[in-house]
Amino acid sequence: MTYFQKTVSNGLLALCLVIILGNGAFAQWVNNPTNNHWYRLTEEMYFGVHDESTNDLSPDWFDAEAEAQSYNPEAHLVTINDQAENDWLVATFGSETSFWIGFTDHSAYSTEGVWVWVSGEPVSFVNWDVIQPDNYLQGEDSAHLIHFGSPHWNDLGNDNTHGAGLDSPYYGIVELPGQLVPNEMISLDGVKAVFR
Ligand SMILES: [Ca+2]
Ligand SMILES: [Ca+2]
Ligand SMILES: [Ca+2]
Repeated sequence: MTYFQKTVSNGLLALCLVIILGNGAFAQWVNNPTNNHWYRLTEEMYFGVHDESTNDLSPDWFDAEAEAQSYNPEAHLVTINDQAENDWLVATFGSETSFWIGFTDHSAYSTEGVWVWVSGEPVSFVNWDVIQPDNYLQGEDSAHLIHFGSPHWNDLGNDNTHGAGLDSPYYGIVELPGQLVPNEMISLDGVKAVFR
């Protein structure tokens, strides 16, 4: 094999690994040793939500929460309780893109401007980016972690009248309280043994 062929071959192998791994690196549960809770990214990407939209994109933040609940009744989009949890999430999932969190002021859960956690936990900590939340334009009722690379939160909505460039779909971060073994691990004795 010539040097050129070998280089191309190695390049294709690396490309295949990237495609195979993709987001899959986080489509498995990761334990946070500080609180013994489990976390993973959603399988799908989702758009934000707001009350005023007449042109909603889907699937949206509600579907992200539904995916979280599908793993376990105790699982929700992440509740970020303190700076340490925020730091751990950024260290674990990175700051290259944004991630939905379980914080909302949508009328289904609360009222405009009053942000609550979908898990029902009290709001003990907020980490908004500067001038956020701003409920921009048609309204923004779902929050995400990582705002233009900053490890802070921003509120974001969902309205395709502004074109696909305004709002983007993101993965959500799912949190499962400690002492519970994620459903999908129960059948994987090997994996369960590793994390027991
Ligand atoms: Ca939490
Ligand atoms: Ca709002
Ligand atoms: Ca905003």
